[in-house]
Amino acid sequence: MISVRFVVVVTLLYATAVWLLHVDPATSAALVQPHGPQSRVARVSLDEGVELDSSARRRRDAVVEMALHAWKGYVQFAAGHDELKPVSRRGADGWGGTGPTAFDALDLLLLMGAHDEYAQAAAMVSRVNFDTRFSASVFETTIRHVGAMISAFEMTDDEKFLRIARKVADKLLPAFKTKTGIAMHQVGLTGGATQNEQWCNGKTILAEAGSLQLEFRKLSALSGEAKYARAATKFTDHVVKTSLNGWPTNRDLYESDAPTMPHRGLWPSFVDPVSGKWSGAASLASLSDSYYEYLLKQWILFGKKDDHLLSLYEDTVEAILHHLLRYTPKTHLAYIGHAGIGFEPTLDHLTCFVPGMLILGVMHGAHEQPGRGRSWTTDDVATAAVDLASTCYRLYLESPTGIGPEIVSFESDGTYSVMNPKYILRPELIESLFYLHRYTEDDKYRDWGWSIAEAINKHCRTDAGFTAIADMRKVPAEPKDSMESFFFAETLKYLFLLFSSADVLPLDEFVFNTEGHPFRIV
Ligand code: DMJ
Repeated sequence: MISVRFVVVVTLLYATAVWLLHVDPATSAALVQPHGPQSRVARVSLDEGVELDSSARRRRDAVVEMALHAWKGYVQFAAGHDELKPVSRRGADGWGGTGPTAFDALDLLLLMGAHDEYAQAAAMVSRVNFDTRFSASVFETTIRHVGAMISAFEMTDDEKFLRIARKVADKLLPAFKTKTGIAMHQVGLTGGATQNEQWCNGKTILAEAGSLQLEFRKLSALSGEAKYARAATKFTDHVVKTSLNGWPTNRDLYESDAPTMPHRGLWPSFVDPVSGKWSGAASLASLSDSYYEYLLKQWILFGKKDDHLLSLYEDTVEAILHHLLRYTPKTHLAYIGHAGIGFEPTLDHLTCFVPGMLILGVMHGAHEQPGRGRSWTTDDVATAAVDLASTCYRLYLESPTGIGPEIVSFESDGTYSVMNPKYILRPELIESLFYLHRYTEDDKYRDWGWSIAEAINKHCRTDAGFTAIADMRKVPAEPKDSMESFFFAETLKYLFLLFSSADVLPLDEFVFNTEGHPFRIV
């Protein structure tokens, strides 16, 4: 059942959209009536009791305008295609026609109360044909498509979304048929043939195998079918077994040429789906990032009962605080590097999700469990989060476009150099600002988020939508003609939430999957 709180929230959001879209409330109200016994969109009415100051409201309205601009461009030039090319104004179909843009935009449009646009997206996701000869990424399809459908189902009670989630997850299940049960990277949507990437040497990527559990476990809880949870938790079982088996010093657990992990709590980026052995360096960037996030989020989503998950997460926090978090000399910039044979002083944009993860742990008392014997306090964790977010923001602030780079490297004199200057409309810093604002209620984080929204509007906006740019140091920015679906699911959603009241998707009731789709805590 949709809670009263959720209905109030949608109510408030809807009012904004009615105003923005100049939709007649009477007409719109008719559009949100139940349209079938099993199928209903949350009922909405006009603004009541919102505690939102006028500047937050103005900024939130501006984010709604950005989202509607992007959606309109997608519908006009790329409807039904996987993504919009916002400069050449056409569709791109690199996802085999599985339509991630409509999936990823759906819950944002619903949250914003943009009912017509939501109905367009809902119709599009219903039309996608998954019986197609395409080899899909198990991870991406899980976090985008399955995640979006779970979220849409929980927000609307519309059974068709649950049916789609199950259909897609069923297509992905053959990926788990390995000796260890650890999922392969890709699976054929017809035929179920699986493969791992050549550049990974046949190994499975940690972030991929380790970021399916929120979706598959939730799907089991919603459908009553144990097969989804059973498949995805094989990987967690493997991690737990490894950690109880002398990790990280037991060499039998590694590929023969792999470096031993420098610290407990860090995990190599690759695991062999046949032998279960580990290899590669550790980081909180690509290849690894959301694995760590899912340790904490699974613990929260499923009732804070699984002590193994909490313990694994705490080990990681320990490793971050004592070994990976460094401060530059003189400039005192906090960052998290990579660890393999040695320490690499680079910070990836992707790693800017870590402040948000740490704060979520703090908010849920992950560091206050009795008798854990940890050497740090909740305050240490919160301070690390604040410092790291400040560095991530500084990378935005000090750039000519006001947008941060993909990767920087820190030097021994306290300066940094940009190693990869692209910006592909990524959300991680905004996501962290959202958590920090919810926790501290410090409006500084809203100001930071707003300056990023303004920079995106100024340098990434096109007539048809928003584009990735090649170099955030260059004005005018050179567009890359691509708008990833996570721009809707995360970048715009976290901006929208940053400027909304804390009653919108409250963090004691919802957990966001790594693609920004909210799941109700079980
Ligand atoms: C998103 O698809 C997800 O957040 C994923 O976990 C990693 N990166 C992208 C956005 O940058």
